[in-house]
Amino acid sequence: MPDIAAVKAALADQRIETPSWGYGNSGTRFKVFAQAGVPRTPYEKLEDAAKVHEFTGIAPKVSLHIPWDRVDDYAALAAHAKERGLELGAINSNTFQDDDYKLGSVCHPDAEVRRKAVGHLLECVDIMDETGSTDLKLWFADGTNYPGQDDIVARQGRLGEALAEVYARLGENQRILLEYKFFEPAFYTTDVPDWGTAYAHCLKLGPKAQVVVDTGHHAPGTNIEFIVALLLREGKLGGFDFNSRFYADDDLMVGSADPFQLFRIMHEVTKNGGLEAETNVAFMLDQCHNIEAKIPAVIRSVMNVQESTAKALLVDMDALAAAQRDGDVLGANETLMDAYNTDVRPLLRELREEQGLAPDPIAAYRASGWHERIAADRVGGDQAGWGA
Ligand code: PSV
Ligand code: MN
Repeated sequence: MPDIAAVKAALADQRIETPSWGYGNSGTRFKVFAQAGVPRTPYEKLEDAAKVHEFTGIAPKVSLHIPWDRVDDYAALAAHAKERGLELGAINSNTFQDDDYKLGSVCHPDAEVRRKAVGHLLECVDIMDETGSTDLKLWFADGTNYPGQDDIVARQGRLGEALAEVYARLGENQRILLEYKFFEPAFYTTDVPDWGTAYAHCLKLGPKAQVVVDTGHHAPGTNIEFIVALLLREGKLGGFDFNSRFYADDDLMVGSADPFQLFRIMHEVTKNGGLEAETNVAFMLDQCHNIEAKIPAVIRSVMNVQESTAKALLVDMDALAAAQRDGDVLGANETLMDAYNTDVRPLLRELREEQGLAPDPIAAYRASGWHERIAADRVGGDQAGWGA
């Protein structure tokens, strides 16, 4: 049986990075519903993120998105984070919201547009130098809508060239996290549609390039935990963008649509060394809270990852290995399901109390009065939102 003290120690060491854009307004292409108290600046986003960390104790890092989080002084933003017990995490590039990128960014047929896109990626590395961020997360909206629109292989060549230029600019402790997504906004081909394409590019680039698995970026039915296991085995799993989906890239709270899938993913992570510091897997959220209150939704998401991790750590690995060795199909499955079906909430409440935290982070947040305060104070100005 797993040693409970070791399980608690692993849970206490876990770190989950929250996304700056999760605190801003968001919606669908039909409507963005504004909420009271939403941050107006990246500084205010960090204040909200600090609340998530205060009540969970495991969310000290915040991913930024450029240009949505552009500021005049990144060192000042990093200092603002530090004063609140936070660190700035991954820098997310954006080569998808400019008119020039209609036919793509780094894969665009026109060299001038490609240069502009690479310029933005290099600017993101400059920002990392100032914020102390180590991860450059690249997601490209590049692709085509119609057969014959562009040359698939030529586009791969352009992508490879751009990535190589950015890779050469990375500092010693910096890395590229290359994200894939099977469709959207392109509907026919996407230039980085799957883990295999991302892996092939990362392999060519070298050790400072790894793949990021956004859980919403797969076709329905894809076995995501297999991808996770394989990338870990190859030393190429750089991190996760966690979220949930029912249909496409829904960006719902992680663990809400399919908690069993999240458990299966975390089982592969814990089993294959993914929680160990030297493996350096970034556990990031990439979510939008369109209709639910944002800060408690981020807290809920952090707790969902934590609960899945706890269940994964509770798998009796000796019993599992024995059942697998003996070809005991039902026994092996039962061992896994026993862990999944364990109610880990009492264990986590106990752990939080041992750490001097409130046992129920959401109740503690609600009782803190933070929501009422920001709703009253953050009046006027432009609320942050997707694209701002
Ligand atoms: C793209 O859908 C994506 O998952 C990338 O991570 C972007 O940076 C993020 O969403 C922005 O919303
Ligand atoms: Mn993502």
